[in-house]
Amino acid sequence: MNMLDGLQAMARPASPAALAGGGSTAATATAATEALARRMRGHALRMVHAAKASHIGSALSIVDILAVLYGRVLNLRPAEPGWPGRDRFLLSKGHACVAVYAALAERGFIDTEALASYGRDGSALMNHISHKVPGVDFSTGSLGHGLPFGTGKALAAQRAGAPWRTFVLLGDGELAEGSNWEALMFAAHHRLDQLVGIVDYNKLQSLTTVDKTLRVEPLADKFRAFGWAVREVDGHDHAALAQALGSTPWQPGQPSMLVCHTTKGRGVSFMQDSVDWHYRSPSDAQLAQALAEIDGAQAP
Ligand SMILES: Cc1ncc(C[n+]2csc(CCOP(=O)(O)OP(=O)(O)O)c2C)c(N)n1
Ligand SMILES: [Mg+2]
Repeated sequence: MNMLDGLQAMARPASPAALAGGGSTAATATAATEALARRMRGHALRMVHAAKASHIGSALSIVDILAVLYGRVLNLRPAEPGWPGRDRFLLSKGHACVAVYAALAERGFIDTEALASYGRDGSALMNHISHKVPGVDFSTGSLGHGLPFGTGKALAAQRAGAPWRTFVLLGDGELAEGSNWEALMFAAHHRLDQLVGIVDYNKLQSLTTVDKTLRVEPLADKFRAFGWAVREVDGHDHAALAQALGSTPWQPGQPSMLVCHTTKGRGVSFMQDSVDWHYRSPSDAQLAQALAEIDGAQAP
């Protein structure tokens, strides 16, 4: 079976306004993206469990950022994934792809049932993010490529006089890749203010802390010194994320960098802030407990 055909054929459109509960009030919109994030956490856990795959901690770290982006911020047409006017979203830490696949299913780019094919032979839903999936612009997995590619996209938009924005989500450990720092210089030099970088600053990488591996602090100051406008938020605070991501550029003529303080494994007590869940896959019992914790969070 051609899994890509299956994904596209069953796509169901959903608008950001619908996902944000009509956007009648800021509180309603925040509650809607928080509910979206809970559904995405459930999808991500089930995908990783079924595929016996890694990186659930990395995915749970970015779910809230993605829920706000896909639920409220990105200008997209799910029924027309290649629409030229779309905002571009690039997941540079491609190992966390289940979180994006979950967002794409919730937005109607792919069918929710297709998520069960994640990681299987022949599936477009590969273990690192793949542009064969409708709604994905760039395949990554080898760290350090998203920001250079996104910088080129933003330059293309600027030269075309087009309004679409490019958002690139980076890992903090990923910042050890020198290609990022070349791209940071290039973007500031060319005044690419339609480019938005987002750092998933969970302080952990595969096997230990970022601090012990290659220190990035003082991170915000580094980005400022490279010519970017910089803000810092709690990367699990939907209202703060929506305010920051929905108001770029913060400084005309400067690219924007949002440093999101996050917790790897966020939402599941025994996965939070632990390197164990970079590579481990949950057992049946662990999946059940994780899903119960997420469902429990839905109670008022
Ligand atoms: C160029 C490159 N080197 C090494 C790896 C192996 N690798 C995969 S995930 C990861 C950790 C990345 O850390 P971070 O960016 O903080 O992501 P997080 O673990 O927090 O999701 C590493 C080193 C890779 N994918 N690409
Ligand atoms: Mg990290």
